[in-house]
Formats: sequence, C-alpha cells, structure tokens
Amino acid sequence: MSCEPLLYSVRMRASTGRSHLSGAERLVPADRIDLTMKELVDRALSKQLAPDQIVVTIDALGDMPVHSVPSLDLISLDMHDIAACRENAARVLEASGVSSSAVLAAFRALEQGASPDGGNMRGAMIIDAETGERLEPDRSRGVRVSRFDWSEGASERIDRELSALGLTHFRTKEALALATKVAYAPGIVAELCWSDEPDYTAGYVADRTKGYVRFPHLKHAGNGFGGRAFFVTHGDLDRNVLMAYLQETPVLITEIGTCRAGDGLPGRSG
Ligand code: WAQ
Ligand code: MG
Repeated sequence: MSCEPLLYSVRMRASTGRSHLSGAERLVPADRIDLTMKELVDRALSKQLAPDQIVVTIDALGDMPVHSVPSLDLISLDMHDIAACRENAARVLEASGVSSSAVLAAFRALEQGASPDGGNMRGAMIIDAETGERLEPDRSRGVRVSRFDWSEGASERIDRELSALGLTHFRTKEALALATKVAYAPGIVAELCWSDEPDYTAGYVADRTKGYVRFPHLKHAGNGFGGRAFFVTHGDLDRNVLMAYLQETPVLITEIGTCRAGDGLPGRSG
C-alpha cells in the first residue's frame, strides 16, 4: 500500500479506420494529467500512419488500493543472431516452468499473427504453461494490461539506468513496467513478448525471479508480427482473478531493480 497522492488512470488509444494503431497506459496524480495527455497524444501522432481517431480516457482510481512493487531486474543480452536469441529465450522460459511445446505454440502464434483474422492481437494471449492451450476469452482482443506506471522518482531512476545501457527508447521502459505488473499476477509462470513494430526487433522473456531478460533480435527487421504471451499455471488457474488483476488492479513501481548488460543467460557464465 502506498502513500502516493490520489491517482488517475490515463489511457490513449489511436486508430485508423477500424484498425488499432497505438495505445499507452499511465497512472498519474492530478497535477500531471495535462502533461501526460500531451505526451500520449504526441505519441499517437508520431506514428507513420496518421490516426483517424485518438481517444484519451481518464479515470480516477478513487480509494482503490494501489500496490507498490519494485521493477523486475533487467539484463540486456548482447546476442546478434535471431536463432540464438529465440533458442535462449526458449531456454529461459523452460527454466521458468513452461513446457517446450507451450513455448513452440507461442512462438508460432506470434510469428503468424495470433489473432484469428491473421493479424496481431490488441492484447496478450494467455497460454497454459504445460499444454500450450490458449485460454484468453477473446482471441483477437486478448487481455489488455492496464493501470500500471512508474512513480515519479522511480521513473527518473530507471531512465538513468536504462540510458547507461543505451536503452533510451520509450518502448523498453514501458515494456519493463508492463512485465513487472504481469510478473506479480496470480497464476503467472512467465511472459514472452516481441514488438509488432516492423523495425523494432527486440523482445524479452520475464518472470519474477529471473527478471526481464532482453533479447535484441527476436524477429527480422521489416516483420510486422508481434505480441505477448502470458504463460499461466496448469489446472488450478482462476482466469477471472487473473484477468481482473491485469486489467484493473493499480500497480505503481516505486523502487527499481538492477539493470545490467550481459552476453549470457542469467545464472550462467560466459
Ligand atoms: N496489454 C497486453 N498486451 C499488450 C499491451 C497491453 N497493455 N500492449 C500491447 N500488447 C501486445 C499486443 O499484442 C501488441 O501487438 C504487442 O503486445 C506488442 O506491443 O526494448 O513495443 O507496444 O526491451 O509493439 C518489447 C521490447 C517491445 C522492448 C514491446 O510492444 C525493449 C512493444 P508493442
Ligand atoms: Mg506496437
């Protein structure tokens, strides 16, 4: 529980025609709503395709308890070959308790466009970590994680840490925040993600103990397929509790984890 001032959820969603272009989520005190809206609208307008519609939604969290957590430790791997990045990402996921068939199912779905229409999903897949079965109720929307952000202090500190590693893109900071919220979810085993931006090839695997393991090349440049897979425990999962946490529970990152570069997997040498 935190003693932060009252927080507002600020969400942006930009679209053109019927297709989703970009979105972002923030949690800020009232006096930062203005600036945050401007940042998010600028972001929507910076895409190559001009949006037809930008929707910004602001909701007061009221007296909803805000969970304070530290961000996941981050390791940024220097690994230049896609096959090596994929293989090592699979290894980390398997070490977290995801079966190799579930890993393969996720890779395949992300590669091919995980939505039934063959495109990217708006949110994430939920995948049984043992069987690889998809459990999200809506396969084109997926589950959207919302209501998470850095506190002002943690935001400044993580900016410094990430810059020191050359990770200055807003995507890295946002993905680390999202992965942190997800890692604390009830029933989560691990997460896999890579971007759907054609020229952004980086992605990560994450869990609470190994942290955020970043791979620079999980796909070829020019490939516009990407997405997220949340691997969950087999059998005893309460999907409604998990979805409510991901979509509604406010999580503010008030402390930062360690950030370092590496050329091997965490817990290994070399
Ligand atoms: N909740 C659930 N899934 C989401 C959300 C969300 N709030 N936002 C995006 N997704 C899913 C959706 O399927 C997107 O197509 C996919 O993830 C990728 O979203 O430098 O940029 O915003 O360390 O393109 C990872 C590496 C980048 C960052 C991730 O995601 C780094 C990225 P994008
Ligand atoms: Mg994107």
